[in-house]
Amino acid sequence: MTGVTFSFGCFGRLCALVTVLGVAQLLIALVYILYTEETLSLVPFFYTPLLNITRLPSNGSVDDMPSETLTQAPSVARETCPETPPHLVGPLTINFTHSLSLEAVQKFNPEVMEGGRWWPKDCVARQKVAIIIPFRHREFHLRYWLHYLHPILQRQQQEYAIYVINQYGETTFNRGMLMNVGYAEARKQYDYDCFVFSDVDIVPMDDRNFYKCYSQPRHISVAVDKFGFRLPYAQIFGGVTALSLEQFTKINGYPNNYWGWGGEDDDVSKRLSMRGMSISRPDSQTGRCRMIKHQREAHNAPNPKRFNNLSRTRQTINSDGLNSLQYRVVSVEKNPLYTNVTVDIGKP
Ligand code: BGN
Repeated sequence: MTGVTFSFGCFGRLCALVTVLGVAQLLIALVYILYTEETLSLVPFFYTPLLNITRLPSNGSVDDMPSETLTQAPSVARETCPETPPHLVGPLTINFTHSLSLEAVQKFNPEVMEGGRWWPKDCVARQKVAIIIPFRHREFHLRYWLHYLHPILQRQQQEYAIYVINQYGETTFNRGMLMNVGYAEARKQYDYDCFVFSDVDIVPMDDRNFYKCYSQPRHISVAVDKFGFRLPYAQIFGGVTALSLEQFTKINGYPNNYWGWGGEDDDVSKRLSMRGMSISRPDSQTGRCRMIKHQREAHNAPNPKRFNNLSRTRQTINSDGLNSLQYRVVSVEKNPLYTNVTVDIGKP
């Protein structure tokens, strides 16, 4: 009797132990299933990411400094912005006579986020636009540019950020290379699909002249006051232009070998036609722009080599551009109205 009781008691304890172990194993398996990364995507209820950060592949040919990525503009439960934005006003009075402080411009643009970023709050913008401004010693122009452009871009319902690409040091200016740096640095931060390249001294006189990309590369500054509100020549592609990611990469970006004034924009124009693209433009009324008058500064004299360079675009398009770009980022500052990228691009 005792023996039977003993063997039953022993069997019972064994059963209890097996049950406990089984339950523990089940619990471990459950915890494992719930916290495995692959499984998390199957249970969105448990896992709602607060920030959707995109990390873009960095371009191996350029400075690979780790860079902060920007958060995506929220797109939940909002419709795409209309083709024609509702708050445009048309022709604008633009002048450069009043004095302006950066603080005043900032005060009038309270919605602009650090780094000069903005997106429409009541709809999802159709494109993500990086605006790239090659720069050196033109603070006075930049203030006017920011003062006029931020409100225009907002009425156009663009999702945008402003990148001022400041050439470090006092060697010869290289507009084309600064454009390529702007493109590369902007791409490190966000998945832009459109790049507007703008001189700091040109302001549009009509907000229906959209700072966005089209099915063909866009020339935006088509009727500048300095040229009597006319195109000086048919193939001109200077001043303000917009190229989609695809259009810009197809031409290997700007040439890097134009040091000093002139020709790099004509090279881009040639690259576009070599790659089978044509230039799209607004009409000459909508496309009116004002240029801030100024003296040409030191270290940006007309480049005597530009004619020779231009005769060789067919050879250089594949070897000189985004794929040969080399530079050193000196600093990236997120200012209230723009991102200031100072860059050492070397010398001729
Ligand atoms: C052109 C310049 C452009 C400039 C426009 C407008 C050259 C190359 C020599 C044929 N091109 O003459 O770079 O944007 O004037 O100023 O100089």
